[in-house]
Formats: sequence, C-alpha cells, structure tokens
Amino acid sequence: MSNKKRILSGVQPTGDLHLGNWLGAIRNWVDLQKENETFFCVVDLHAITANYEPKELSKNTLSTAALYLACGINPADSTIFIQSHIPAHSELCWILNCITPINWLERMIQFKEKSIQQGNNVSIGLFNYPILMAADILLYQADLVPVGEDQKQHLELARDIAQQRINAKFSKDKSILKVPKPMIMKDGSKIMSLIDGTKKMSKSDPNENSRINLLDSPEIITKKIKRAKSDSQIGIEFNNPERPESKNLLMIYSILSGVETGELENQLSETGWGSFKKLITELLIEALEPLQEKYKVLIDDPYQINKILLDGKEKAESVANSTLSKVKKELGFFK
Ligand code: AQP
Repeated sequence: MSNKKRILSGVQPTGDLHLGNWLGAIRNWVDLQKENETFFCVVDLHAITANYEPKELSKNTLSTAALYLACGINPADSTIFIQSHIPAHSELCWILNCITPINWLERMIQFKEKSIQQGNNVSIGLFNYPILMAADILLYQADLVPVGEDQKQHLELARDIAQQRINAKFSKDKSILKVPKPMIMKDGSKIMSLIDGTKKMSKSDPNENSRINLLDSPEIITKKIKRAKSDSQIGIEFNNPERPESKNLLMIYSILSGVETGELENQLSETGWGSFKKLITELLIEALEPLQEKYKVLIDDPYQINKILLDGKEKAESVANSTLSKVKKELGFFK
C-alpha cells in the first residue's frame, strides 16, 4: 500500500484559462504530483451551469487539458481526465442531492454572486454546483483538495455531506466516504482582476482587460498591463489596504520572480507605475512563453492528448466506480 496522499482538483472549461487559474491552482498541482497520488479533471459538467456555446465547450475542454500538460502536469505522475467521460460523477451527484438539506446550499456565497451575474437565467445546475463538486471529490476518496479561498466553502460542504449525511447516517462502525481536507495555497490563492483589485480574476468577467489569459500574445499582455488600474502614488506596496491593485500586481510579480514581497516593496519604493508596468509585462511574457510553446505542439497533436485522456479515463473510472458501488450498497440499492 502506498502512503501517498490522494489529491483531486479540476478547472471548468468555461473559457480561456488565466493567470489566476495557473498561479492559484495548476502551478501548485505540478509541485504536488511527485509526492502524492494526483487526479486532475477538466470539469465540463460544471461548465454548463452558466450559459454556453456547444462548440466552445468542446474546444475549451480540449484546450484546458492541453494547458494542464503545457503547465507541467505529467501523465506519468497524474491521472488526467474529463469529468463527463465518467458517468459516476452524475450518479453520485443525484444520490447526494437526495440526502443534502436545501438550506446548506442556500448559504453558498458563490451561488449568490453568480446568480446576480446571470440575472434571470439562473439554472438549477448553478444552485446544485457544490453537490456535483462534492461528488467529484468524494468519488475519489481524496485526502486533500487544493482549493483557492473562493472554493473553501464548497469543500466544507463536501466534508459535511460525507461526515454527517453519509457516514454518520448510513454506517455505524465504518466510514463509507473519506472526509477530505482543504489544502489552501498561500501565495496566489486569490489573483485579482486587473481593472478592479477587489474582484477576483475570472474567466467569466465580460471585460477581457480584467485578466491575462495563459495564451495571450506579448502584444496583448502589453496592452492589458498598460490598461490595468493603477493609482496616483509612487512606490509599489503590498500591505496598504487602500491600494488593492498595487498589492495584486506585486503578488503576481513576486510569484513569477521568486522574490519575496517584502524585498520587492523595498526595491520598488521609489518606482512609479509606468516603470513597474514595464517590468511586470516583461516578466509575464517571459514566464508564459515556454508554456505557450508547449501548448502549440500539443494542440497540433490531438492523437497524443486523446490517448492521455483515454488512459486517464480508465484509471479514474475504476476508482470512481468502486466508490459508487460501495455507496449504493450501503444506501440500500438492490444489486
Ligand atoms: N483569480 C483566481 N486566483 C486564484 N485562483 C483562482 N482560481 C480561479 N480563479 C482564481 C482557481 O482555479 C481553479 C479552477 O477554477 P474554475 O475554473 O473551476 O472555477 P472558478 O474559480 O469559478 O474560476 P473562474 O476563472 O472564476 O471561472 P468562471 O468565471 O467560469 O467561474 C480553482 O482551484 C480556483 O480556486
């Protein structure tokens, strides 16, 4: 038996992956895959909880998988798969729907925020999103789930469902589902919008200038950073709550350069926004170039990606199906 911890995470193929998805999630997954048993999925069933174009969904699903690989997720160390390829996700989701109190979902902040964004077009799927996420995690009996701060509440819900609604209710002496723990990453766990340092950088923000996409060309990166919100003060600070845009760009700079934020604050105490923006533009272009090169090679070779996703499906499905059978047996389904 391996002592490795099992880890599961995923990104929704709702659009072009951005700097927040990389620095807050995928970059950390790369570091985790050697020491742990890692499962990374493209959560396409989650992506349809908002309005979407069918053609875009399949294009984004493939491109998200290719970006995982380009960012350094290695199929020799990790299982990479597409959520909808494994029907057990939807089946466990239904079972969990039936045992979760509705008021647990009514507290979810992300639903409240996203339903405001979506206006009168809100689907039941959006409300149900955290249950599907719980099914994703619990199916793999994950020990740890790397989550950004924004997803912490959803992970707590998955823990409560496993503990209080499945294990405590349906099993007296043994636990049916593993109760996962969150792995909150310190740096980069929340990268903010370039045009409003108090809002999360997000794929679904209608303003393209709010984010740097991982596949943005050097020209586009230069343009977006030029337009990024700044303030009238000299010096780039990290700890001044009145300057969220300064904090955000300094954090990005620190992660990409590997230099501590405190040291950068000292180095940049006399620097104006114009010079700082040039520095961060150069750093971003340099950091994204190798990843973009790898992406181009991968996306031109669909055979290779399809093979990786098929292998991933087989590995993931055997774990998922075994958990689902166990849950169904304990919950009284006739076999
Ligand atoms: N701004 C961010 N900073 C740090 N981490 C982030 N993540 C997303 N945005 C940031 C992390 O990326 C992983 C996958 O996210 P997701 O695509 O599944 O869902 P999301 O959090 O809803 O991401 P977006 O970009 O905001 O997508 P849309 O706009 O479609 O909802 C998660 O680990 C997340 O924490």
